[in-house]
Amino acid sequence: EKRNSKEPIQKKPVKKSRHSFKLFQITLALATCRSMPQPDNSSFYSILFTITDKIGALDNVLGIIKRVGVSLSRIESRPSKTSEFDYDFEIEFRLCDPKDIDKIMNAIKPAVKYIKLIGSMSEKSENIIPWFPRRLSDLDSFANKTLQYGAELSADHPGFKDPEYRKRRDEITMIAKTYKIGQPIPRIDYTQDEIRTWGTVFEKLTSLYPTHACREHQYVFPLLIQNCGYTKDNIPQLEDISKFLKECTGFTLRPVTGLLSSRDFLNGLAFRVFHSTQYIRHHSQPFYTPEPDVCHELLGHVPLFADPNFASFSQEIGLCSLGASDEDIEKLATIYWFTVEFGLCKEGDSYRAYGAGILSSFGELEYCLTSKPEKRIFDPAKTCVQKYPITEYQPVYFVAESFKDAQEKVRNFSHTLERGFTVRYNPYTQTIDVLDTK
Ligand code: HBI
Ligand code: NLE
Ligand code: FE
Repeated sequence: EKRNSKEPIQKKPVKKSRHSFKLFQITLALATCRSMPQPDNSSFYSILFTITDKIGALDNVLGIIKRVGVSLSRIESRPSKTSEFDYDFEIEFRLCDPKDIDKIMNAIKPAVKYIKLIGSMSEKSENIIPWFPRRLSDLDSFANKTLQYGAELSADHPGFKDPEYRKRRDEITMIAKTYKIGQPIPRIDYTQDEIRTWGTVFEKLTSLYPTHACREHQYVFPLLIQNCGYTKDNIPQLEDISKFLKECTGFTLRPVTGLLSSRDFLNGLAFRVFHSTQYIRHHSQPFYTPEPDVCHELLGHVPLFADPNFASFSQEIGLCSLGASDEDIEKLATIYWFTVEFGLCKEGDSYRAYGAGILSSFGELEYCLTSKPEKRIFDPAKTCVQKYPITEYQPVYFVAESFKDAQEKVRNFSHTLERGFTVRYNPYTQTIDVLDTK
């Protein structure tokens, strides 16, 4: 939450313990808001530093920051993981010249035990960890940054030449544009045409699930019929589904205007937030579309996010993506593609589909289990460099042993990625703790 600038300091006294004589947490947020468009070309930086608890230790560091003329926009503290009485502080501020960051780091260094640059919003400066969301409300800055097939449909899209369809999509995506995390997701009064498209997709797919969908998908589906209004004649509402998922695995839905960048999309998963579109595909091509739409989100993704092992696997990919380099994001997005979107899994002697992109496409669901496409064992190191088409059936699928096994493999793989810190999701505060490598 954005804190009121009139009450900048929150001191929270904590019970005295062996480790803390004067332990308190400060969270200070000035009027500057990261997600606001900046008039100049300045960028945000975050620095983590550790000081040993003694009178004036923090004041000393803040004095240095004051002398270099930097205005902080955020400061947070927490007891350090070290065995001494140390505290970790994270500060955030804006700079116009990326070169100044070294100057500031060097000025602070002598006064602290440990210092690390952990994030930057700047796209231009190199060798800096990209900014990433730390709290749930940070995700509100993503929803409008859609790509390719985003708010504007591209020319070969079946709905492109249909002005009525385009107008309707604009209407629906208005919700995602103004939505803020924590609000109930506004309901949509779907038209008869839209419901008919849904009905066609729903009927065809549900006839295939018993023989083609994985066990977990089949287990959850009846619960969605009972609790969330999944029927042939009704397009379920995101709000009802989000509540249902929250009770199953803590996942929630957040409306989005269209396709997000891989980084933003994966970052959301770290918070167990799934960005979901609310519009439906064009009625002329119900059985396959390259973009996400409600059929894809609700029939493909939602049932699996209700499965604890799958939810945990998805979040793990999300956590790996926080502050990752562009190169590593590409690898993680590819892993995501071949698992969450187009994964197959073993069930006894046969294969079943668990990827949402297959479970929402009648055409591809039938095709994927035939002998036409190639099937390989899921191995993150190999899978992450596999090329794939995004507008036609997949020529190659990867087969996972189980969600637990896939998670284990992704976790081991993530240790090979370069990142100078680890992250941990704190479910109580719904924030990301950055743990340095000390
Ligand atoms: N954006 N809205 C949305 N929905 C997705 O399923 C999605 C996305 N962006 C990227 C993406 N999926 C993946 O294919 C990977 O790039 C992460
Ligand atoms: N091809 C899928 C479908 O038609 O439902 C959508 C895939 C979205 C990545
Ligand atoms: Fe998807």
